[in-house]
Amino acid sequence: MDNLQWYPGHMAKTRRLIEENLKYIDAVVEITDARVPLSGRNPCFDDIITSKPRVIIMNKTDLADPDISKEWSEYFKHIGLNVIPVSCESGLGIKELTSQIRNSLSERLQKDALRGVNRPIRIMMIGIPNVGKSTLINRISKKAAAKTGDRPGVTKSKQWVRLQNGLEMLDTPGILPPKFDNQEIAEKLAYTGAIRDEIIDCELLCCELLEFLRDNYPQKLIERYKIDSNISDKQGYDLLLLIGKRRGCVISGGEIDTQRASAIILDEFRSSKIGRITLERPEK
Ligand SMILES: Nc1nc2c(ncn2[C@@H]2O[C@H](COP(=O)(O)OP(=O)(O)O)[C@@H](O)[C@H]2O)c(=O)[nH]1
Ligand SMILES: [Mg+2]
Repeated sequence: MDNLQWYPGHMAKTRRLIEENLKYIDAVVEITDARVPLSGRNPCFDDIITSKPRVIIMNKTDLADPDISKEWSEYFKHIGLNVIPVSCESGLGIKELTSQIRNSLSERLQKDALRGVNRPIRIMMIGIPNVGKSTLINRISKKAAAKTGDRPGVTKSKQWVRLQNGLEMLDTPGILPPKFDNQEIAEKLAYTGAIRDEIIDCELLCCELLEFLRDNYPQKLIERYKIDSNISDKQGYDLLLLIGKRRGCVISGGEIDTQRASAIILDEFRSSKIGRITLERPEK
């Protein structure tokens, strides 16, 4: 992918929204995608969030390679970051998240209790697009609703969601970095769906993905598409043609419809039909 560099105006606006709302909140939950734990983090968050407790969520672990997720958990712990593996799909890690938020605010909660004050805990959700910010809020809210039931008279502005267990969450739109340190990061994010498909060349992207799978998860690729096991010397485009043929993506004259084949493969990667795959490993 060439020069995928841009910074849409709405992302600059979101950055301002985050900065302006920091003063109203008690803690930040930053979400990243377990398939791209590092590339899925926007470096600007480290500059903006300096004064508030922050919990980092590695979401979508159900889609990621479990062995590599363990490596990432250890890596983050090693560099002193508090990261919780989560799956909004299965519910993994959701309880731990709410208890960690409370822990990180225990001093304030104790003071409040002594004074008889009952203030909500205000959390801001941040992350790049499509990592599951809104889904996570819904997940937490459902759990909480099941426990304590509804309360009337809840003030709601556009993005604030008041939950029933004393938590209030501010959902924010996703925000990508203004530019990427390298094209590899942009590609990985595009595989996971963090970048709108309209602005990328899906066919080219798919060829890159197929080469990554060929080198890192050959067995999964072979099994999913029932292709000959001799793929180590095949280029991405050859693999695309092979899979297109297997899947009957053929236009009149017998030519392979590579556009359609690419869309299928990207879709099957994103929904983990090819298997649980992680796109990057931590440095040793
Ligand atoms: N498999 C899986 N899908 C998830 C998970 N969390 C969110 N999603 C899906 O990811 C997509 C983006 O979620 P959304 O909450 O809209 O992301 P946002 O842009 O960060 O708010 C949706 O299709 C969700 O269903 C998860 O833990 N596992
Ligand atoms: Mg959202």
